[in-house]
Amino acid sequence: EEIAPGAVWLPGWLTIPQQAWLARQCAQWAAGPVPIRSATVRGHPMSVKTVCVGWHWRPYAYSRDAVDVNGQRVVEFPKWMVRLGRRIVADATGDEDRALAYTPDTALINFYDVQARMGMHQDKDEKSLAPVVSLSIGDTCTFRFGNTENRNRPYRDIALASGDVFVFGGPSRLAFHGVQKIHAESAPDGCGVEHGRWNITMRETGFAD
Ligand code: MD3
Ligand code: FE
Repeated sequence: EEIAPGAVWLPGWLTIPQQAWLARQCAQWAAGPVPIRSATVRGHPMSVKTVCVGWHWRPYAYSRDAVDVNGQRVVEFPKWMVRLGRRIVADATGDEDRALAYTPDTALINFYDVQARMGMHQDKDEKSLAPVVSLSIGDTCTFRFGNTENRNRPYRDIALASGDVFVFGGPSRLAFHGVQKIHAESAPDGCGVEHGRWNITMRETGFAD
């Protein structure tokens, strides 16, 4: 379903075994070489914890080394994730050429415990305006998808469940968005997450080493 120009929601795109496999990957990345951590924004730790692959994100900047964590280099962006991103863009847009041109080089992997939130923001740290592909695993969240002007109305609240995939491209790429709430105990059996929610967002940074 296209909920706004360039914003395509693919509910239940991931099977339960795929979700469980991805949840294990997330747990592995969280363990290191750069451990998952709450990034600090204007002196305050975020309630969400983040670990990255490909490029390391810290508020307002990308680098290869996690200079704000332990200085280690982040793991290489997996080739399977490039293929997965392309398959999702192809399904969302029906445009094979656009899918082949999509080469994500970073993923931010966010973990939400039941109390975590993410305030309304735009993703503007990337130089490329290629689509962001989002994968949700675990508890359902209330995701707020807004407008490109400000963090206020109009916005739409959407329940994103385990296995849901979203593509944010075109005019939606710079829309404000956030996570209002995590629904406790809502993860489906077998998804690989008991409590909380993983979200993987693939992106093209537009940076060259
Ligand atoms: C719309 N993550 O990592 S995913 C983020 O659930 C982020 O962890 C949220 O916002 C999460 O920056 C939301 C959905 C999402 C991700 C990126 C977007 C929506 C987006 C970029 C542009 C527009
Ligand atoms: Fe975001």
